Amino acid sequence: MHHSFTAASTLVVGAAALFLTPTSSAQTFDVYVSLSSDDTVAGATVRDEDILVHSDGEVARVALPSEALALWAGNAMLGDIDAFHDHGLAGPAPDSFYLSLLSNEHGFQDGDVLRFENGTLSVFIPEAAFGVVTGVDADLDVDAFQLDADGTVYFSLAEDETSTFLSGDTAGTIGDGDILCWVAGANAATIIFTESEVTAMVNQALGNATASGDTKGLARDPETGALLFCVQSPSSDDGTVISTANGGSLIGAHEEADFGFDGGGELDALTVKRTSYPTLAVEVSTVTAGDDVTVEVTGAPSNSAFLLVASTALSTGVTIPLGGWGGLVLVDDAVLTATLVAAPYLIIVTDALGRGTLTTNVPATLGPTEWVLQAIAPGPHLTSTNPLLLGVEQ
Ligand SMILES: [Ca+2]
Ligand SMILES: [Ca+2]
Ligand SMILES: [Ca+2]
Repeated sequence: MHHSFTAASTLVVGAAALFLTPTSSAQTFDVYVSLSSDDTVAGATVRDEDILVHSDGEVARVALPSEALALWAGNAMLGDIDAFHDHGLAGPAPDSFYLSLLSNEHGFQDGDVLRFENGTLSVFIPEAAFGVVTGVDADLDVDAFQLDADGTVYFSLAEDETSTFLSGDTAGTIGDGDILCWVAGANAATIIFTESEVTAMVNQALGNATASGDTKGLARDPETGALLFCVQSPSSDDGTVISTANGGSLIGAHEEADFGFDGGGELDALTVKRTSYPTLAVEVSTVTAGDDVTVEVTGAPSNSAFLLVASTALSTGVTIPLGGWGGLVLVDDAVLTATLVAAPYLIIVTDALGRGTLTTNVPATLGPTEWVLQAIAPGPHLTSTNPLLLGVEQ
């Protein structure tokens, strides 16, 4: 919305601005996304295996680093995440998260939808089940996933696949840009938008005439109820969140330029953020004993103090209930005791933007081993970050 004022009206602009409603349909919800290639934001690396968060008016930042995801994969770093879903359940944060992988790895298929359950990654919907409801008698890769509260699944495939009973734009073929719907308990999925219909929505939203190609992310707008999606093309907008509302529209937030990616910034996973917690990230996955390591807290209350703690493993449940991630989730062992004793040296203080860092030395006598780190704010904020895995080598 653009307002033009005559010279005579300029004196009242300031007062009028107080009563302006937000422009167009500006949305206030945040999104979690993942990238299809590594990139940087303001010089900071963001990897295609990380989950990022984006808030309107800010640049993207890492929300769930790969070192955290590794904890649920047997202390193994996962590759590229190509679908992510936040189901917004009560309880510890990871219970709400679902994901799919770009490649077959760690015993999982790229067509599986996985979830965090009982301290591990487990298969929520296997690739084979997607094969049954799509009539695809071959490997398939799910690359977009939205789970509604009633159990209905919306999804897209990463490649064009031949189907025995579904047809997108081409008879007998499901296109990688098609959006499918699988009603809970149904024997078959349906194509609700073919790739050409997705292209038409993108063309209307962006005012272009480009074929949108692969549909790479799906989510549900919590305010309008419309499906949200992101697509492969054009490159200038493959980081833009588009709504199916009104035959294809922008939502007034989460457009490619808003994310602040220095490179291409193509999104390959999308969900609306329903679960909030401060993030703990580490500058390197593995540190040499005797060297310094820097950890960073972001998305935290401003001017707050976090205690960095370490242990050798995740606990089976929440040791001390707190907000954010859900509480302290480290095994109570000698390492945890040692870091608690060293507490005066392991404090992370956040700034006005809720960001803080701590550089600390890893004892030369330590390792090789693996630590699980977490930051907790036991003071008035009573919150906790995600845990993460840090390898120590000699
Ligand atoms: Ca990714
Ligand atoms: Ca996948
Ligand atoms: Ca797709």
